[in-house]
Amino acid sequence: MRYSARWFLLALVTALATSLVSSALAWVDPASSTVPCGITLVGLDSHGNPDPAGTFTITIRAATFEPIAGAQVTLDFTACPDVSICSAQVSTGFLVQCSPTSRTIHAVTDPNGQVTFSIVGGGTGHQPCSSLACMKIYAYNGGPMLPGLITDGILHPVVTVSATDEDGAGGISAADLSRLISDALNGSYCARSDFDHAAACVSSVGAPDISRWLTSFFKGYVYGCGSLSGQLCP
Ligand SMILES: [Ca+2]
Repeated sequence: MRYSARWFLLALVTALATSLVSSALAWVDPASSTVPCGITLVGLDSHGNPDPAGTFTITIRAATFEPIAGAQVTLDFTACPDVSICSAQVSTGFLVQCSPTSRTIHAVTDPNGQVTFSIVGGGTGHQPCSSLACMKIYAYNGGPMLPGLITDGILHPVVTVSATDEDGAGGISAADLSRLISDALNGSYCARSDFDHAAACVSSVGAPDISRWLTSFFKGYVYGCGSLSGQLCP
């Protein structure tokens, strides 16, 4: 019995050590991870709750498809000309870097390899609008830093970003709807006004996007970055 107990203990310790080592060595695999092709920066309701229309989840996995807990995830908005993140966010789990040279949000995956974001932000009023995806995603767990992940079998090296507070001022109001309609009537695709992220985020801006914006507006998610005592990152 004594030997059995020793072997059991040895096997347990070995299994634990193997588990810890394999977890530590699990490198992020873009092809096995999941991200949205487009996201929306949102406002808040009168209670300070962010608009659920902007909630999205990123799942980080290893090449074996095992989710990676504790992976470092960075969303980089630095290359976005038309939108920006708020210097203050609702979630205490986000680390926001806000400067002219770095606009990023950093978070860590949970035991399921996931991190869920609802990001408050707004438009910059930049003209003309950009048709390009601009948010880069970096995920890191000890392996190489790889920009870009894959979702739905389609490579999206970067992600399109829209913002319900189109003009980045005064919360979400008729002035923002006016800008959205202007973008919808624009001859070219304006990523900042793409709220339905349809057709792998390379679609047009039109009635479905206006409908989604109106839903957020009439549900009362009309308070912008200023309501968090923050400002849009420069
Ligand atoms: Ca506004």
